[in-house]
This record gives sequence, structure tokens and C-alpha cells, in this order.
Amino acid sequence: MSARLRTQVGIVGGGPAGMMLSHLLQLGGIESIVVEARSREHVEERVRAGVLEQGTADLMIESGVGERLKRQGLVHRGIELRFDGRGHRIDLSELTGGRTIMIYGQNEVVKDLTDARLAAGGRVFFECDNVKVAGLDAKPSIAFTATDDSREIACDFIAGCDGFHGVCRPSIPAGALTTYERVYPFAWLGILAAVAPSSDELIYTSHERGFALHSMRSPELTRLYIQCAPDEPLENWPEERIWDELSQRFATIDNWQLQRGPITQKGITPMRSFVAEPMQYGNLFLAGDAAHIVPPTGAKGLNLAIADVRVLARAFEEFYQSGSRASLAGYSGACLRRVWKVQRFSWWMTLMLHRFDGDSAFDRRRQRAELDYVTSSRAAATSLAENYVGLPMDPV
Ligand code: RFL
Ligand code: PHB
Repeated sequence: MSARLRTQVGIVGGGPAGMMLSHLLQLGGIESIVVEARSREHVEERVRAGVLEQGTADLMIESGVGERLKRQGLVHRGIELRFDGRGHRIDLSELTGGRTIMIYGQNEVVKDLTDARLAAGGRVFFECDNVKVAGLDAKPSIAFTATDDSREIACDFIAGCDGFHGVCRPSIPAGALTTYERVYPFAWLGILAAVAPSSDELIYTSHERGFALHSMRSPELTRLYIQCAPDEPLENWPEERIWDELSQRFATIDNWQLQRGPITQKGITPMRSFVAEPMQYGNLFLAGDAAHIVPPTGAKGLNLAIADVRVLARAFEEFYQSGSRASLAGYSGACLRRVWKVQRFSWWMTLMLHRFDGDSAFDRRRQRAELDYVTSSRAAATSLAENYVGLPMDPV
């Protein structure tokens, strides 16, 4: 016999999408239970995204989980694009009427949200095995085992916030979804190094050896990424090789120096663009990476996940206040407009900055012209800037 629980919205996945949804629902007086496969420590320590659009940071602050972010987040007003040994600053703030981005780790976002949920008495199950969703057409339920007990949650709706490899999307009957995918012929090797950042701002560099990115987490922690082969084992990248390769790719004509330090984490991430349409089936609603993946070049995945659940939380509020399903029915359509614009931007940034091995001499010249254009035309730079700081949350 399994223990039976009941809630209004059952949320599968306790990453940024799941925890933010649970938090927003609570503010709207709606009950939820979060079912997460991994341990709390794992989710809170997993180093991933680091750039919050202004709209994401504002939502954290407005919804009461922004105290630490206000103290520790680093506000950035520009980014650098570097190629041919020269840096070109894109003044995000000046080009977008004063908008900014915030550097604050995704794991810190999840930590703040989890703390807020638990402090408010929210129910979150960690380390859940054999998670299964059922009854999507009528009476949904989530079954799982946690601390060796099997449990079943009966709910009105399920939010599938369980990432790209989760169980929710594959539970939708074959034929109900259309998927769109592009896999890139390279990956990112990401490291975290215990050394002060070498620049105050992010640097995206395009080099004939491949792309590299300089980012940060704090005044003492540098986050760096390097384009590598998709199937390359991590053992091929001893510390010395990583630093040498990064130094070559970031080199400038005026001898810019990359500070080296102990590497505390490293991992390889494949790159893909993916969208599943529609983002809903019956009483199941997909949000975040469960529904779409963007290559990280535009720093958009986390922000898109937060934008989805903002729309979804409002739709649930409308349903519970008025009984109207109109906004729930329109959820996928409302999100996909933004999703596809963000897909376009992330794809464009990826194409502009990476080395594609099969490229012809023509392709390479065209890519170089794209960089030249975006760093010399105010119109082109403005287009990059408005996408990078984040498109409006509520487009007209
Ligand atoms: P997540 O974060 O993957 O969370 C899903 C959660 O679901 C759990 N789960 C399950 N739980 C229960 N049952 C199951 N069967 C389950 N299967 C999975 C997982 O353990 C997990 O806790 O998805 P979510 O919430 O949609 O959030 C999306 C973001 O995590 C993702 O888009 C970003 O990390 C992407 N991304 C970036 N996004 C940005 O906005 N800015 C960035 O700067 C940025 N940089 C990045 C990134 C992603 C990266 N990697 C590693 C993929 C840099 C990297 C390197
Ligand atoms: C990061 O800091 O992790 C980061 C920054 C910008 C990106 C991707 C990742 O485009």
C-alpha cells in the first residue's frame, strides 16, 4: 500500500522552474508538492547557469526571494565580444534604456527558492525514485518512492519541470507532440576556478581554435568555458591543457592576461536546440528544459524556464479564482512565441561565435563579417543587447 497525498498542482522536478512555480503558486494561495529525483545538496551545488536577465532578477526580488541576490549578485551593464585579438564592448545598458543583467549562480537561485518554500511549510520530496505520472487526460497522479516508502499524489494538474531527461515529456502519448531539434557538432567544457576574474565583464571570444567564454560567480570565482569536441573524455583535459588553450583563445594584440588558479569543478555539456510543441497535454504542463533546450551561448535556458512558470502560475491562479481554463488552454501558445525568439537568438549567437569544422572559406569570412557588423553597427548591437538583457516578459 502506498501513502496517498493530495494537492492542487503536483510538480515534478525541483530545479529553477519547479521551485519558482511552487513559490509563485504559494503566493497565489495555491497548494503544490514538489517531487525531486536528486538530493537537496546535489541540486543546490550543481553549477550551471549564471546570467539572470533583469526580468528574472526583478521577479526574484518582487516575489520576496531576492534578499541574497541583492547583496551578492553582480550587476553587469555590458559584455565584450573578442575576435582577431581585439575586444569590442557591447554596452547593454546604454543600448536598452538602462537595462542590466545580474551574475548570480543558478544553484543560488534554487537555494533561495528552496529555503523560502521550506520556511513557508511547503512540501518538497527529495531523492525520489521511480517517479511516474499517470491520468494525464483526467485525474492526474504522481507515484514515486522516497526513503523506501512508496507514495502517490493525487492532483488537479501536473507541472512537468523535470528537465530534458525527465519522465514527463516521454509520458505524453506518441503523436501528441511535435519536436524540433538541432544538435551542434561541439560541446562546452566548463570549469570553475578559485581565482579572481580577469575582467569585470563577460568575454565571448571567437578564435580560429574555437570559442571560449570568460564569466564569473563572485569576486573570487571565475567560470570559464571552452568549445571542445562533443565526444571528448574529460581526462583529455588536464588543468595545464585547459589553461593553455584558454590563454590562446583569449589572447589579444595588447597582451591581455588570463589569471590561472585551482580548478574546483569541471564538466562537459553537449549543445543542442530543441522544442516540443505543444507544451501541454491534458492536465500536464511542461515548463523549462522539459519542453525546450537552447545552446548556452545566449545565457537563456534558466531565464526561459522562469518565464514559462511565470505564465503558468498566472494561468493556474486564473483557474482557481474564476474556474476559467482560458489561460491554461493558451499556456503553450503564450510561451512558444517567446521560446522561438529565444531559440533564434541562441542559435544566432552560437553560429556567430563557434568554430564549425566543415565551414568553407566563404563561411568563415561571412562569420567574421557578422562579428564586425554587430560590433560596428548600433542597430545590430541594439538587437543583440535587447535579446541579451531579455525580451519583455509580457510582449504586446
Ligand atoms: P533543470 O535545472 O534541469 O531541473 C530539472 C529538475 O528535475 C529533476 N528531475 C526529476 N525529478 C523527479 N523525477 C524525475 N524523473 C526527474 N528527472 C529530473 C532534476 O534532478 C532537476 O533538479 O531544469 P529547469 O528547472 O527547467 O531549469 C533549466 C535550467 O537548468 C537550464 O536551462 C540552464 O541551466 C541552462 N543554462 C543557462 N541558462 C541561462 O539562463 N543562463 C546561463 O548562463 C546558462 N548557462 C546552462 C548554462 C546550462 C548548462 N548546462 C550544464 C546544461 C551553462 C551550462 C554549462
Ligand atoms: C555562466 O556564467 O555560466 C554563463 C554565462 C554566459 C553564458 C553561459 C554561461 O552564455
